[in-house]
Amino acid sequence: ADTEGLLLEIADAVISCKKDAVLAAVEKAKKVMEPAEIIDKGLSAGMNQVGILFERGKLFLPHVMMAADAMTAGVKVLEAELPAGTESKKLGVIVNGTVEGDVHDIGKSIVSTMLQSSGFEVYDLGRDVPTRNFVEKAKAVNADIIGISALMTTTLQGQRDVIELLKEEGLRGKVKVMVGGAPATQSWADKIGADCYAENASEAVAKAKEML
Ligand code: HCB
Repeated sequence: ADTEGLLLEIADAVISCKKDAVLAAVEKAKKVMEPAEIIDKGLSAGMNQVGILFERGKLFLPHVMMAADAMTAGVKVLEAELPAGTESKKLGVIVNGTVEGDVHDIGKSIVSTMLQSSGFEVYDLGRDVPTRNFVEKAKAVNADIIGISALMTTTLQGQRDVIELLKEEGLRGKVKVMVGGAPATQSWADKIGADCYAENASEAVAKAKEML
């Protein structure tokens, strides 16, 4: 099958909120592609398009929620295909979450799943996570890395707050920080002193491995 065509079919099904069509196309795609590629280049690509249309006022919040639902159904199917991270090949410990005041968790959850299936021990704190919880959890599980997601310009500051609290607690030298989410960029990461910025889940896995 034509992989480009299948990825487009998946993205289109997400944009039009057709869960059944998403599932059917994912079934076809998983025979010829890696789950990570289908998530990044099919499902996420569709959701990004939904974001652009929403920003332009071409579609409204209920549509975004339905598209997110269709996308999540596709991700669930693919998660089952990802290799289960095993204790024996534990690469490192990561605490991952979405900053306080921010309920966007689709991308953050994909990142957690991909990290886990790549062999990391992942503690996903969920969404709307108070700054202190990131730091306390990292301490409790002796984390190597904290991943911080923020999807809004109004909550992006939360990433800097976590870094500042790590410094106050004397942990900054011990724990690496990865930031992600639509408004985050490499230059933002540099500005707040994060160790890396990851644009998508595949990059998050690659950069997390580099930081160990
Ligand atoms: Co939402 N929303 N939203 N939203 N939403 C955004 C983020 C806007 C940009 C849309 C817009 O208006 N232009 C906007 C923020 C504007 C700003 O920056 N100030 C916005 C707004 C305003 C809001 C509300 C305030 C709307 C309202 O109620 N009036 C409200 C938020 C309330 C709150 O948080 N307090 C809201 C609600 C929602 C939902 C519930 C309808 C839904 C979220 C469902 C959920 O997450 N459970 C939603 C969605 C889906 C979006 C958009 C359309 C898509 C986000 C998404 O899931 N993308 C988004 C538009 C956009 O992002 N441009 C829009 C797909 C995933 C796969 O990509 O970028 O999240 P991702 O994650 C990637 C990547 O960033 C990276 O890897 C991931 C996987 O590839 N990454 C990490 C992410 N986290 C990482 C962590 C790491 O450690 C490493 C890498």
